[in-house]
Amino acid sequence: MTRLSNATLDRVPPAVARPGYDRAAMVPGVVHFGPGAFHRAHQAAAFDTLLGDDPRWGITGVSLNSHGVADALNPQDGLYTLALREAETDYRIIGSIARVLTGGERAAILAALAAPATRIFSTTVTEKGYCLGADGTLDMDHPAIAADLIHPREPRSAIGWLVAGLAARRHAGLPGVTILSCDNLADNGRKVGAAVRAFAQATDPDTARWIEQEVRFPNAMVDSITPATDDALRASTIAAIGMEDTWPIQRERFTQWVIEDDFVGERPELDRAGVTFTRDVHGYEAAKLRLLNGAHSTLAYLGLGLDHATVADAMADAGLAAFIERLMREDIAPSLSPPSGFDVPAYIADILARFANPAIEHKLSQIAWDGSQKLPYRILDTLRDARAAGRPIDRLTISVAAWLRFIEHAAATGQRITDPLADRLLAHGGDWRAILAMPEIFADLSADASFIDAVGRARAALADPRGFA
Ligand code: CS2
Repeated sequence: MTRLSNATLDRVPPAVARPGYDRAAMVPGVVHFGPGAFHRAHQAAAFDTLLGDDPRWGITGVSLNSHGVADALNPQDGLYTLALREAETDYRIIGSIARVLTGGERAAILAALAAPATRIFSTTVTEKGYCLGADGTLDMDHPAIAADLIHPREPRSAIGWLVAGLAARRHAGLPGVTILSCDNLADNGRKVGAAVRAFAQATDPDTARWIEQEVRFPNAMVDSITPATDDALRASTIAAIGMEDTWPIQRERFTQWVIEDDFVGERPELDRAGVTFTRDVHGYEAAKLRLLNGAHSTLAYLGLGLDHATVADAMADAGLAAFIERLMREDIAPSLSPPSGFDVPAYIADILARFANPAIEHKLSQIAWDGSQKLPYRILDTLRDARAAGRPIDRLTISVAAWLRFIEHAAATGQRITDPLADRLLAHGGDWRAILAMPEIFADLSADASFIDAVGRARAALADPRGFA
C-alpha cells in the first residue's frame, strides 16, 4: 500500500488538512526530547500551524530510549496524521517534525542542539524522565544521572543531554536557548532549570555560569487528552487519507497550552496557534494538574477496581462520577489560587464533559502508569494544602488507597505494572505501610502517623470496591 511521505502528500484527499507551507523551506528551530503521542498531538500541531506563517520553527525530534517513533516517522519524512475526535473525526496531516533522531545518534543530536537556527530545546519525557527526587531537585544518585555525571560528554539522560547541548552552544559562541518543559509537573520550568543548573554545576561550572545569563526555563501548562494509538485508529486513518500511516495519533479537539512569557531572544508567535503567553502560569498549571490529572488518576485506580476499561466507561458509572465530581469541587478546588477571571466551577464542568466524551477511548490502564511519579503532583500536594488549611482529607486519601489497592492486586495476581519503582512496589506487595514509608514518593508524609492512619481507614473502606461512596 502507498505510504504517507513527501512524495505522496499531494494524493491525500482534500477533506484532510495538510501542511500549507513548503516543507523543503522549513528550518528546525526546536529540538524536542520525547516526540511521543502527547508531543505529536499537541505541541507539534501548534508549530505546524505557526509554520504556515514562519518557516523557522520546524522540529527535530529526539527519542532517547526507543527506535519506534524514528522507525515510523523517518520513512514518512516526519509526516503523520492527527485525528481530532469528537462526534465527527477530523484528520489532519502534521508536517512540523523534520526528522527523529535516536539516542545512539550522538553527533547528529549534538549538531541539532548546537545549530545556530535552534532556539528552543523542549521536552515531554514524562515525570520520570527528569530524574528528580521527592523534593523536586535532581536526584544525583539516580542511575542515569550518576552515569552521566561520570561521562557528561556521552549523556543518556534528558538532563545530561540538555546540558551537553548548552555546553556545545557556549563553546561554539552561540546564544543560549529557551528550555521548555511540557510535562505534567508542578513548576515544570523551575524544576528543569534547577536540575540543569545542578548538573552543569557538578560537571562544567563555566557552562553553569553561562546558563545564568543565556538560558530561560519558562513554566508551561499543556492540556489535551491523547489516548494511545490503537488498531481502530490505524484502520480509520487509512480510510481517511487513502494510504498507510504507520503511526497516526489521536486526541480530543480541546487543547490548551499556557506558557510563561520568559524566552531568550525571539519568542515564537505561537499565540497565532491558540497558545496563551502569561507572566504567571502557576494558577493554570495547578488547576489542570490537580483537577484534571488528580481526577484522572483517581478514576483510573477506582475504575480499574470496578472493571471499567476507559475513562468514559468509568464516568458512565453514576456513583463513581459523583464521587469524582465531589472530589474536584469540594476537596481540590479549594486548594487552588486561579488567575483572575478563571471560572473554576465552569472549568470543572468542562473537564467532566471531556471525560465523558464517548468518542475518546482513553484506557484507564494507560493513565494508571507511573503512579509513583504522578501521585505526588496530582494528589499529595493538594492533600498537604488541605491539611494545612484544616480541611478534611478523606476523599483525597481514597485516591491514595485506590492506588495502593491497585498495587496490592497486581502483586497478588502476579501482574506487571508500568512504573519506574515497579519492582520495589510489587515486592512490598500487600504491605501497604511499607509503600507509604517510601520517602521518594511520600516525602514528609512517609513518617506522618495521622496521614498513615487516614490512608489506613480509606484502604479499609476500599475492601469493598464501592467503598469510596
Ligand atoms: C493522563 C494525562 O495519562 C495520564 O496520566 O492523566 O496524560 C492527561 O490525559 C493529560 O495530561 C491531559 O492533558
